[in-house]
Amino acid sequence: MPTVLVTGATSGIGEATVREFADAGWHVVATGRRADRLEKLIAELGDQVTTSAFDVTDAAARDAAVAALPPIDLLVNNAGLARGTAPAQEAKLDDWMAMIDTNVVALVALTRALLPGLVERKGAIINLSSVAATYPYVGGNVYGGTKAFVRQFSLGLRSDLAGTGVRVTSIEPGMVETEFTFVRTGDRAKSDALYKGANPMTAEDIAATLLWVATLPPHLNINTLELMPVSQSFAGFAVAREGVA
Ligand code: NDP
Ligand code: 8X3
Repeated sequence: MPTVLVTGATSGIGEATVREFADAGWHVVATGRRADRLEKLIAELGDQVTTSAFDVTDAAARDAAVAALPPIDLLVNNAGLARGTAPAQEAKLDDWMAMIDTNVVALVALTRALLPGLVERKGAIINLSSVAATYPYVGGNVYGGTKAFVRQFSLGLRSDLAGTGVRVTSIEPGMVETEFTFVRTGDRAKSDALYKGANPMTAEDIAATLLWVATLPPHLNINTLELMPVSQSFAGFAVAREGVA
């Protein structure tokens, strides 16, 4: 039975990924800060799931958690967040640092720690990037920057890992209804309003995609995969004109 480590398994895409892989017979190591939610996964899925509650931005806690891991065949770097929707000139620096620490620094550190084992086992890495990596939007500033890093880091890993048999994929979803927008805005009504009537993708849609990527024949690598709900598309270029705010 292969083992997958899923970060950010207490909610949204990560939580759905735990169920999807457990249903498919994998052993799942589920992580996140909210231990009560991880306990619920164990209650639901039994001994196919083990859990490790830690903050990915806490280097000591992260190192201790990594040291206690079983051998990992697939690392799903999913833990991540956006904080704020303000334009750069009004954004809070603390919000920016939280996104960089979580989406970039922690992801890089976990990946580096697990790479030797993944090489040994000819394993795989799936990183959660975003359409925000490719398409800028107002207020996306550092969030988009972190996700562009995740995409390019994934491609760089592919270069370095050529010949090892390790597969690396950057998954780049658009709108998925999860706790993402509530975390970003702190406002449940704003989050509900964003998704209302939009028929967004579900966490289960993305989890099924991750399982598909992970179970392709071992000679196939999906480098990058961009997904959107049919209802979502692209905005045009913005033009600022004199005298118009
Ligand atoms: P959720 O907010 O529902 O889930 C985020 C998960 O990340 C939670 O389990 C949370 O766990 C975990 N997490 C956040 N910060 C930390 C931390 N410091 N330490 C440990 N775990 C942490 O959002 P999604 O499921 O939507 O997001 C999952 C990933 O998908 C993110 O990387 C996001 O950027 C990406 N994504 C989301 C899209 C969307 O539209 N929803 C679209 C494109 C990409 P806990 O709080 O318990 O620690
Ligand atoms: C989340 C998608 O469009 O809110 O990564 O940035 S978006």
